[in-house]
Amino acid sequence: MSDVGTIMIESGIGVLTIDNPPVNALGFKTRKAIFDGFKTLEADDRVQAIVLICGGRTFFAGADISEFGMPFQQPDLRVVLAALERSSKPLIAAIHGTALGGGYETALVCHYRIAVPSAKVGLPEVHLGLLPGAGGTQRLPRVVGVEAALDIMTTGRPVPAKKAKELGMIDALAEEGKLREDAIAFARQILESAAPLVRVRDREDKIAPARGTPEIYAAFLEKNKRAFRGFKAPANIVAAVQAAAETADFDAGLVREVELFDELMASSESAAQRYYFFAERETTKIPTVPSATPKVDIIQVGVIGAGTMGGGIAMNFLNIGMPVTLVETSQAALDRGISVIRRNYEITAQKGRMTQGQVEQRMALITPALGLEALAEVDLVIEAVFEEMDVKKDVFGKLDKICKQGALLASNTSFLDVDEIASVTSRPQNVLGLHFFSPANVMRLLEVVRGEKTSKEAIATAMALGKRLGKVPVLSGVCFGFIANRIMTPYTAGAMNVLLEGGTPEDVDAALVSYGFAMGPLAMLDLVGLDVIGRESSERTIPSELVKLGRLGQKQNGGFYDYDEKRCATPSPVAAKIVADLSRDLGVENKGTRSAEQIVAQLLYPVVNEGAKVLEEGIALRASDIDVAAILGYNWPIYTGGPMFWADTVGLSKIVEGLRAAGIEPAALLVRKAEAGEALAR
Ligand code: T1G
Repeated sequence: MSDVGTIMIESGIGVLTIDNPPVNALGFKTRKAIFDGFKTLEADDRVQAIVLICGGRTFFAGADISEFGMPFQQPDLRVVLAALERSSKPLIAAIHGTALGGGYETALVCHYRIAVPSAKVGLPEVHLGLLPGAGGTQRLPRVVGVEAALDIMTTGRPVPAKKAKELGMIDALAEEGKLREDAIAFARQILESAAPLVRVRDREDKIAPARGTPEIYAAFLEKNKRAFRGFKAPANIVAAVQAAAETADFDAGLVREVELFDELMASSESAAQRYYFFAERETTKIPTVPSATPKVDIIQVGVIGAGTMGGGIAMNFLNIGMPVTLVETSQAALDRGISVIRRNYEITAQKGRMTQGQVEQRMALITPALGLEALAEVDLVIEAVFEEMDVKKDVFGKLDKICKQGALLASNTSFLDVDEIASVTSRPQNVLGLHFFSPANVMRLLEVVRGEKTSKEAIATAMALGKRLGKVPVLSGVCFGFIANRIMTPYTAGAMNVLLEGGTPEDVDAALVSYGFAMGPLAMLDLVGLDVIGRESSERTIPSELVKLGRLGQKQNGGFYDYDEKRCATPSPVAAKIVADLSRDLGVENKGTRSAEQIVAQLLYPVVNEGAKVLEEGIALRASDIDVAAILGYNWPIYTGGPMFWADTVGLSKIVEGLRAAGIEPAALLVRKAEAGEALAR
């Protein structure tokens, strides 16, 4: 056998074990080991039934995504699965960990599936802009029915084993930690029952009810059109399932699946989403901070400030069972903050996503305190006080005297200079930024801001902690706005320029929504509140002019738009006049209305340019980190890959020309890459 596959025969039960870390991805070596091992056991007369099981952390976690885009070495997955499905002996998939994508499709060609309770199964290809291309769209409806199959494949969410058994995705549950022996015992039961072998492809019971009901597919797409907007894969998944239900010939259904899969594989959306899959996993790989770097043991955390940010930050730690000392300046503020945390958990409990007991467990982890002295023994402090440098420096100066040696001191500042904050302490090596995005207990982006003197240990600790919190930590250097906020500053500025040059809020927002944002920049500003940005600017800007009139957005008197009592937006003559007057006073040339494409270029090319500067200044380690920050921090449409990947799709030369035409100096890195014909992010 190969170095990733071993076979054993135990009283007539052949056991094929595959062990190819880290996740038994179905790359060539794994496929070959399955194919060869199965052929050997099938040909051995001593073997009456076969168990397919994996070593390591999980059953096959899917096709090897790193192989995509290149010709598959034979045997490709479809060849392997066809061989397994022709098995003349009972074939049992023994599942632990996460049997996903091609992994679960492998389980579906087996006659039976047994899993431990902690296992999950699913077909998440939609997250890669793909569909299950090894028979999943044809077999899953035959085990769970069409409706459930559509939901499972278009959401891509993993199904826990217990629920999977209820749905029919697996046939039996093994005892935790006894998968191998229980799978062998299950195989024996199958033999003793002498039950006829039924392949999933031949089962009709679950799919028959959907035959001849073509209307369900259009209805499903209509019901989900907001969620699916801009994505290609969901519609192809639906078409493949429809083929399964309406094409009695299973093999014809497989042919249709391949057609629909190949369409997606060739799409820019899938290329972007496959790129993003690895981009998200790349962020914690820091060349100067190897993963073996010693880390501070974070057992207790202190959070200063129980407001929106502080409360949300605290919840991240409570969610992983870590005690939090929550510090405020007054009992009223403390009580308010704690009650908000409790309310957030109660709402989650009302939705059935946690029990009341869990609510109480988490609340019990909070130690309220009114003075910084309570933080003397914590391992990490995160400060979320007012965004004023003097306030921050005062706090850090005190923390430096109070906190134990070795404790990390982090600021949640969203743009202030972390080096200046560190300068008031005797431990700059232990000072860093931990920039959470609001709502801090929901948003997955965490910018880890590395000060000039921040130690490797502190960085390694922060990156590992970010992952423990379920965040995607992205390392940033010190600059105004770090990565996400900095690169998106020109986005908002561009929107204002389009208005001053004669565009309308509706044009701007419609253009960016058609690009893929869930909401246009101006509607977003009305939602967030214009006083948030209008207050900061001393010069006359559209937001400051609107704020002067008491127009704060949705929450007060409207903003760029007027709103009715249901908060439905309509064009605002008042806002239009404010813009026209300001434009006149500033002497801005009216350029009239522009196409959606022109508006997108005017807003997004400068974002790409800022990203290139962030890269050449060494603020971000790599272009894909910038894409992760934009996608997770600003909901940049994932099927574009993010600003840097998208720039490669558009063509860097076109972007450089567009910037120059707009009177914007392109970053040197952008010009260099464009001239060399090199990519920014690929
Ligand atoms: N291919 C290649 N590498 C993979 C991989 C995969 N499918 N899954 C994980 N890795 C790498 C990952 O890059 C990382 O590498 C390491 O494994 C640990 O991953 C034909 C076409 C399984 C739930 O979409 O969801 O099958 O950074 O950090 O948090 O129809 O990985 O250590 O070098 O994520 O414990 C469908 C994708 C593929 C599953 C584990 N399958 N993987 O999560 O670890 S398409 C998927 C995951 C397909 C068929 C279609 C998660 C995980 P490194 P990790 P984790």
